Amino acid sequence: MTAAAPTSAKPRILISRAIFPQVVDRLASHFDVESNQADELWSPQDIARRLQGKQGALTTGSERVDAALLAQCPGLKICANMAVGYNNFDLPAMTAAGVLATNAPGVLTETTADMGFALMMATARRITEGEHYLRAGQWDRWAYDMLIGQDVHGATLGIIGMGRIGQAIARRGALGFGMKVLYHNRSRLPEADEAAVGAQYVSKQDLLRRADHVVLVVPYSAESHHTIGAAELALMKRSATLTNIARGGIVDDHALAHALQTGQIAAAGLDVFEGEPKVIPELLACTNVVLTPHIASATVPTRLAMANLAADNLIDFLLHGKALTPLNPEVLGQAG
Ligand code: 8YV
Repeated sequence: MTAAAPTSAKPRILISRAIFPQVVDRLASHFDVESNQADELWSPQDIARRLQGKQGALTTGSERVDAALLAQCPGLKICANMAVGYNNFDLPAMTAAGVLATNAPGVLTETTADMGFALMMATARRITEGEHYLRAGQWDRWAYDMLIGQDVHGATLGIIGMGRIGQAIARRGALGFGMKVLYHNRSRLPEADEAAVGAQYVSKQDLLRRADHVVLVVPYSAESHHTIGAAELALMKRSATLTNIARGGIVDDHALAHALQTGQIAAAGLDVFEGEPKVIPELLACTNVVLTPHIASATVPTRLAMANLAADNLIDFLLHGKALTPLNPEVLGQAG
């Protein structure tokens, strides 16, 4: 849907992907809105062209905002990401251009942690393999080792990346499933936070050696690229599982496919992929991997809350010069 040409002095914004119609309507009561409710695949050039004369953009994790785009959009003042991750933003370039960046933290924490736990359980208990087996008509009798898997309760959970979502997964593991929780993070949590989730800080190597189930929740950056590659997979137990709900690129997918094929680890649960939405054929060919299409935050209340938080940031900034969840707050001081 493309809104009619502006009829007032309202700020103008672009919504780059289809979102909940009620959030588009809410934004349209404050702004002149051009939105992509047809969810067309817009190239960076299309986005740059549509951003002409716009002060704000509601983006999702799929749209890259970098120096090349910003150079073409001198009037742009804010990009509000409907995602907690913001590796689609070149933050230094946005700050240099005086463009405020906001993300959507907090509102998706519990939902994403649920999905991390669900993937880990599906992986350990071979749930999708079991369903495929049954649907293929292969289930003809009981066998002691048919689709035999690993326990989750009482096992050792290793969490890499202990931000909000990592801590929510730790709570589920420790309090709900009696798991021993190890974690690795750039910085260690305060002791009280460790105690609240019963988590022990260890080195990455120690975690990989000791964990029965490794869950990745680390934000993507140049430093976290291939946090898990061949060397790290080689440290893991052969009975261990690996779950990635963070970002493609945190895991070397080719190395992982090799580890799954050779029995270096037991199984993996993946919601994110290098180069998604493409998935490498080697992973698709593995039966011991549970694959989901980047849906960790995909529940109705959570996606609505994410869209509304992005909308709140646009309204707060373009109408009142402030923002709820700024990533480069130094830009706020320059606004006006
Ligand atoms: C989003 C996510 O669905 O918030 C994030 O960082 O990965 C997901 O919740 C995705 O990025 C689309 O914006």
